[in-house]
Amino acid sequence: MAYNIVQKIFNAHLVYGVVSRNNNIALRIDEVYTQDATGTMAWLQFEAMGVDRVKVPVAVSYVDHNMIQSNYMNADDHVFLQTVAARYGAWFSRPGNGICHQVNLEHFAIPGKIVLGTDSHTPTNGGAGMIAIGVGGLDAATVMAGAPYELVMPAVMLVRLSGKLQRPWVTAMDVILEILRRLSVKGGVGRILEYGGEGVSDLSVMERATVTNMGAELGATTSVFPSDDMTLQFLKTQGRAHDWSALTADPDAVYDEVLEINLSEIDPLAAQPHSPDNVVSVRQLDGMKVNQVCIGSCTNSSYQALATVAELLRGRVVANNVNLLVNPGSKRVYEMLARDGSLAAMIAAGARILESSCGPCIGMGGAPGSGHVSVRSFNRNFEGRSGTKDAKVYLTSVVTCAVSALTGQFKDPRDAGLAIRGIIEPADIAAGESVNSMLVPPLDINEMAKVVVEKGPNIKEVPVKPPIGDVINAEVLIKLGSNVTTDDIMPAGAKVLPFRSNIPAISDFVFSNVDDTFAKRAAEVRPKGGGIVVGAENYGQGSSREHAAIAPMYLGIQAVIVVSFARIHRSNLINFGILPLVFKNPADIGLINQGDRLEIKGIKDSLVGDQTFKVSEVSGRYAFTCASNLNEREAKIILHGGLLPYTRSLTE
Ligand code: MIC
Ligand code: SF4
Repeated sequence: MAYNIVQKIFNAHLVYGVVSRNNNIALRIDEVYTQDATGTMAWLQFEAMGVDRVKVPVAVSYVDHNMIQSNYMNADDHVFLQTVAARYGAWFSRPGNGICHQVNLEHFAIPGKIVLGTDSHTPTNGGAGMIAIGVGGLDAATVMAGAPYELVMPAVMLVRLSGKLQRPWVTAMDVILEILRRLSVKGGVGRILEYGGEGVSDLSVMERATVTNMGAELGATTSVFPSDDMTLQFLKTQGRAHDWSALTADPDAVYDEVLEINLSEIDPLAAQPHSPDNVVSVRQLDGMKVNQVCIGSCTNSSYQALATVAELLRGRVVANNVNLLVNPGSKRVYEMLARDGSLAAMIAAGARILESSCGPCIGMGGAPGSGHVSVRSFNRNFEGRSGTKDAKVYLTSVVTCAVSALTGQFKDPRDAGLAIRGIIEPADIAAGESVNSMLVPPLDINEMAKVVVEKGPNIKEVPVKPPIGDVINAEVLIKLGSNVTTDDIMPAGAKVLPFRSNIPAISDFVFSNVDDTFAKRAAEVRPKGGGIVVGAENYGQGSSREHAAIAPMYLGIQAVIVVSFARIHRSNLINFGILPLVFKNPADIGLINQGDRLEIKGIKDSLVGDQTFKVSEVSGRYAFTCASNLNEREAKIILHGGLLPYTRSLTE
């Protein structure tokens, strides 16, 4: 038999099932990591499972999102995450060490292994030949407690790369923007993208990681590159050559679909507001005034990327009308830039250097001015995500960002008349470099037991839903269109993120950027049967934040009825006991208005039966049919009111 890379890794990790499209499979997981904004819930849930230590070979707790510390809340969360990691045998990445995906790639990515992370951009690790999947906190906690990870086998799409990039002006960011242009933000749903072809060897691991990082924006389950000489070279730079093994698809491997990309034909591209797939060439935007430029994030933070920016800025000054912010993705890259003078060149040019954290990408500072144009080397430009509702955020490569910062306007970097030398990653660790100093290793088993987990006053227990009733009779609280993001459902940013460990408090912000009366209306209808949310295609795209399910559950949302769901959000809804329904006939969405009262009867029988549900408007004006499409385990989870009560029922 000939196998592709995905089949090889899945077969080597298979606990049960058959690795064939649409089958339920379960995989043994090698690594799990959490970040702080999703991690506090994940670890609280892990604690509630009552196991004595993490049961996966490597678990890492990162701190990277909630870093502003405008009061005690963030700092308390950091202490909780550090003590809980120490108590249960996980690594702890201290605040300042960097963004989880970049740091994990540097320190823990191993070709052929499988990692889960409580963040949608976990596939960044796929750049090093790993299967890396973003999941909700409760799924991560369940795996850390010893369960395999269950999923429906996605289709595998071969993305065949040929040609070579027009370096240094065209970059890996332009490659993934081109794929987004072609496939759209729904194009990866139900798919894994496996990269192959002779063009693969043109890309370094960090460049591959940019491509796999933004596979999340396609809605893909994950994206993976082969492990080759480039991968070995990368692992050498991390002092981890021993972790390398070759991994390529067999010559006759079969794929469900194929996409051809010629790297030589790619131009500098930009995703326009407010969606990562709204892509045009930078030349089409030529001359548009730019107010802010942000460089870094988990998408484009390699030494190579940021040193290239420094080369462009060296000896020049950022245009008067531009604010330039740089957030290096890891302390290691930051340190390398400081050691070789790149940082000095950026500072001299007028860059505002931020710490190694998510920062402006998730609206934690660095919000643009009213109506301002912000050009970012980041991965998401959803409306309002920057912290400024009417800001216009464009996503481009670091090179286009740097040229825009210098010229104060959009300019195709090939037309800017700038010459730079090519930058390559240093061949090995620099003498004296402190590679692991901010990673606290797990304790010895005897020491672990002595650790007291510290919880500040903002850390509240995770609420649990009662088992589902047989009838839902609830009001349609909101009706939305396609591509609703988790940022729409549960906004992030400096005001809201500090409440990530406090569901009662964060629930006030559900849908607040879309309709600020939502939480109040939900509270009113809660005693009268609760609420229903209606949406169209790709509902819940974007982040892995389970708060977009827990908080609506806390507000009494019983069901979400849509045309289609994004993968992680659907799992999160199930994990918190909210019934996820899809229209049998998508046109039926036209029947529904906000404020209608809908009734669904015989829920329990349907869940264990054909999973078809008749939904009727209570005064008899209309009725339509929906399906829940749950597998056996998911149906049981919904019947019990969520994954936590279901897991408890198994041990009772
Ligand atoms: C994001 O980029 O939206 C986040 C913030 O990293 C989220 C996680 C979160 O909401 O905490 C993600 O991508 O999963
Ligand atoms: Fe952080 Fe932005 Fe990356 Fe999310 S996408 S992990 S907020 S840098």
